[in-house]
Amino acid sequence: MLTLYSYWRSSAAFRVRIALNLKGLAYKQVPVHLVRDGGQQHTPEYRKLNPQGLVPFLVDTGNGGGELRIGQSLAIIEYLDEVFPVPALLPSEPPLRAQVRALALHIACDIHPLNNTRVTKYLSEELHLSDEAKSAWYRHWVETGLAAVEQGLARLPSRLSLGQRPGYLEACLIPQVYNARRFNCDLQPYPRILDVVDRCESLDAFRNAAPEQQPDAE
Ligand SMILES: N[C@@H](CCC(=O)N[C@@H](CS)C(=O)NCC(=O)O)C(=O)O
Repeated sequence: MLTLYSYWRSSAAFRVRIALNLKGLAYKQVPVHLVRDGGQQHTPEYRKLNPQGLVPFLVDTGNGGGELRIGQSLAIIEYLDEVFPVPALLPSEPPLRAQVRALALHIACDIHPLNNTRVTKYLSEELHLSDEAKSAWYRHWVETGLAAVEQGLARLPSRLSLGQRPGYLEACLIPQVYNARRFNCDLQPYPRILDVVDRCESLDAFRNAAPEQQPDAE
């Protein structure tokens, strides 16, 4: 059985929900509220499970009898892709695979961490930045990051990373765009990104993974 510790608005958890849905895998969701009570990710019980105190976190009790515990959305997605290889989420050809991974890492390692809850909380609570300054920070990193992703997409041979199908890259891109919209970033300069969003948003795997569709959505 697959159990995903998740929060409806977490874009990293959103990535994993998309990957699970693209593979048609059933899973149980355990909500971890990142804001309530100062953040349930900080409770001793949750820290015991995931010392990093972040979501997503996956527990797999169905593979080989033991219990496997994995944090980090991309490690989880790659694990799923290795254990449940069909349909694949990464291209099979190493050059394209590397390009796709690079774009996904660009989002997951260079855009998202700068705007994570704990970072923006530090900006306001420790550095006393105003809401306006915090929004400017947020938009700056999203917009400069997405501008480079837009150029990277232009180098791919097809609009979607698996030709006719979305996979690993789109599982990272769509949640990042969801966040960007939530914080009123201007996406008009990125037509390729918007085209990918258009192609994915109508698919059940993405629709059912969307924050508003989750059992803990508020
Ligand atoms: N690199 C991690 C990032 C995970 C992460 O930052 N999760 C956020 C939600 S999107 C979180 O749990 N934040 C809690 C906090 O900042 O206290 C991954 O890809 O899984």
